[in-house]
Amino acid sequence: APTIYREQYTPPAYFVDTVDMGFDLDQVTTRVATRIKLTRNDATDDHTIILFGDELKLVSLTMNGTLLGKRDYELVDGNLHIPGAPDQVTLDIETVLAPSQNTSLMGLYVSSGNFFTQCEAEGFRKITFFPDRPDVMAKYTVMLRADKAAYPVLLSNGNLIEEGDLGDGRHYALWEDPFKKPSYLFALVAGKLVCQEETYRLQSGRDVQLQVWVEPGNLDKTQHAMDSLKNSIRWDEKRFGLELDLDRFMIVAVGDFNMGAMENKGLNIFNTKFVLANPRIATDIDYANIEAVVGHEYFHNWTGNRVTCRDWFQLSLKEGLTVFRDQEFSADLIGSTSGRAVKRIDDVRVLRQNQFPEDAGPMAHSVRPDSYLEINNFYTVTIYEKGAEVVRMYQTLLGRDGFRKGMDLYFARHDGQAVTCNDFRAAMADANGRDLTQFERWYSQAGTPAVTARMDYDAAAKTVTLTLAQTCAPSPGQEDKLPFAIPVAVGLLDNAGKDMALVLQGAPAERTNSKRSKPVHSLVLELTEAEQSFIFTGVTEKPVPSLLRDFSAPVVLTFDYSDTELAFLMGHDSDAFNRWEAGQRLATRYLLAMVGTVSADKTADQTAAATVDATLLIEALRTTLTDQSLGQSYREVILTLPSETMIAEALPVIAPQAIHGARQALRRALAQALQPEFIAAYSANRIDGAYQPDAESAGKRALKNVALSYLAELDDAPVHTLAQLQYDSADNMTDRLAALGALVNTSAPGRQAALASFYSEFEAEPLVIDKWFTLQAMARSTDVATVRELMRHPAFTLKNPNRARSLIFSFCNGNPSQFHAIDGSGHAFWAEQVIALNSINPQVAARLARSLDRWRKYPPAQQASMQEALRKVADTAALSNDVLEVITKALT
Ligand code: DPP
Ligand code: ZN
Repeated sequence: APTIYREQYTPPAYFVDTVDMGFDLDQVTTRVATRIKLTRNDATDDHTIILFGDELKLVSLTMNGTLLGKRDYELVDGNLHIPGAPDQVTLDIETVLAPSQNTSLMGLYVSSGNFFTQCEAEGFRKITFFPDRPDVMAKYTVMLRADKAAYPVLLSNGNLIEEGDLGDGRHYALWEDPFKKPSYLFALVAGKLVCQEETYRLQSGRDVQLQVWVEPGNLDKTQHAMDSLKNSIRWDEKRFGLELDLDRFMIVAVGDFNMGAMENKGLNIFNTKFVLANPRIATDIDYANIEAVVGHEYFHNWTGNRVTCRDWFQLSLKEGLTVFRDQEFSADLIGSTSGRAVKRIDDVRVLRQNQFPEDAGPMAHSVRPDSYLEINNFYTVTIYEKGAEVVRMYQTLLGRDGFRKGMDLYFARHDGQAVTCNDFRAAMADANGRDLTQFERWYSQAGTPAVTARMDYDAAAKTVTLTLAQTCAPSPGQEDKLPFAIPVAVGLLDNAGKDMALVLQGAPAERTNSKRSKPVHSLVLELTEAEQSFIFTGVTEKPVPSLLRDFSAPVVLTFDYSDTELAFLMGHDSDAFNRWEAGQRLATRYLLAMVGTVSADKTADQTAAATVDATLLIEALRTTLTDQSLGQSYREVILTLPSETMIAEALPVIAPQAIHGARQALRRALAQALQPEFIAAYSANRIDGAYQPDAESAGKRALKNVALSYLAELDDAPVHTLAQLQYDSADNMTDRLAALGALVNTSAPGRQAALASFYSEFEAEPLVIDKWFTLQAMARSTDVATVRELMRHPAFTLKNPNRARSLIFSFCNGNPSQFHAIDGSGHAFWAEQVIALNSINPQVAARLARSLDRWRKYPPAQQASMQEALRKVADTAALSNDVLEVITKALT
């Protein structure tokens, strides 16, 4: 298949007014009859109707009542081209599908005996021939027919118009979606499902019907999703003035799903992982993720569905914006300042851990890519998470009110349309009278900008000069980059650790301190040139700068802090994000030094700790751990060291075993030094009484369990007992899993028994069995041989994406020192699994194929086994476009 280029976009020759579909659902052979009414787009001269198809079997095609034969159309790469068509066309298309054979989980497929669809991005063309592109929006009517006993529930988008029996045990349901939509938002569900249902009153007084559909037996796990949905509806009304436009809103859970969830109009389909929860099976993190994903899909109803994308290069228009919205939603629900900071820190961690490496690797692409071979490969952390940071920067630059004005204008202009990232930027600019021309570079240029800061203090003049310089390394196809427009939020701390009042030379009075207004303690500097200086006046002592507060831009900022200054910021910065950041900087510094000593003499990791004096960090962490004025969840994130991946990214050459050794050594050093404080924190944060998922209770559990995990580094009898006790007595999955993790990563005598009992207790809960596989995949002692053994477990299958991810992905992406074993066995294993998945589910295979993206950063011996593995995949016959694109780019 050919590469698709953004520049080659052309409007469709035909628009679709209405789509009427009839499904005769059957697992072996499903018949689909589709009637499409098209009108020619008279802005073009084109009279060729293009209907996309993907491995489709055409039964018949009729145009304006005349049956078309092979001479009337062309088949080009599986697509139908009908040349010389009139201006008004009615097409009748009949196709047959084999849902039970569909392991790609795109189009119409079967999961646990029920029917589901997934159409984004290009799955609708696996159901019928259609102008399957997001700028073709139409009204849909859908008739579903199926055996009544096997498929008592029949759902599609919009409103249920009619239902009834057909005789011979079959029944039907007729659905109508009142809103125009692109085909990627089409959905149907049929099967044995039950729902939790509630009537909810909107702010306007209108009542809507909310439903969460699950398999029978799971109704005790729907309450949190329902609560999250109601919270989402309320939040979008309040924060953005956006109301639910339907009378009925459905969420359906499915166990086999490629993604997290899908925002089909009125009929959101979710991976069970992001719906099902109760204290017995779900952790605090699961609860938070469910809330975020329910919010995310709900928010798409406006940002994605009402206003959609012109083409898939604009994907971040809806995804970046909607991730930003779900991040703000979660933060607003937490409410407390330190809770908000923890949410921000979590989001930035995801960005740094996953997106920064992507942006520096062979698959680097801009937020609005220029080309792709397979669009499924571009549902990336760059489109989503960096895209969200780009949207956040509008808010940082324009303020919350300015951002809201921009959103209002965006909807006023584009409701019902398929638009571009430029349209969004124009709405933000026009609503605020701002020139955001340069801001477009965030969409067009890939790569993470590097910002270097320098501070000069002039005691005589009482001025601070802050000089900011930016560069951005080349990306594939982009050698030279132009300067970005970077909002850099800054503060200056005096010797007592207090924020100084900021007076910026040359700034308009309202943006800085004047006699009448309140002192300003944080300012957003706008760095637009390669290098720029900002002068603060009236500075009476040499300050310590707090830079890029709240992570005001997705960049890597360096400043030559001394260790003492970092410890000082850890103790005093009023910006909670930067307080955490200072700790991470300090820890990274020690870790990098330790990695150096480990790899130099290749001795046991224990020696690494001895060679680096981490007293400053240890004492700063002691202060944090025991500071009762700080929220528990905030203390937990401060105590968590940068991940092995983060350390790897900070090194010129990645040495996975040395990194692992260094991090473990520092963890042990912390455990030894802070043992009494960890024990105290553990006891102080036990909760009596029933499990509650709220942020404060979750924070207590998080702090208690991070204390347990540090204590487990001591691997002594007392901590074995403590972990075993917590495992045996826990009344919730958060504490259960934390205890099991502590046991499994020590030599505790009960660890095998605990793993076995966990399995038998939760055998009937697939999501918990996923956790069981993940925990083992990521255990320190798990090597390739162990993973192969786990693959032979009867509960393992590559066909279920969650299960494949829980074991294979967790090992390849989450256990770097074992995956990158010196003998190359991990790399050979990876190649086998990518190849196996390629023939089952190309989308999932292509995700796994990304695990060797960074192969060029490893030492020669490891590069060799990685290259060999990559070539082995590349040489595989019948490689999907998905995998082909990833592997080709990795090897280029
Ligand atoms: N799973 C994707 C999302 O909701 C599809 N749009 O972001
Ligand atoms: Zn989304």
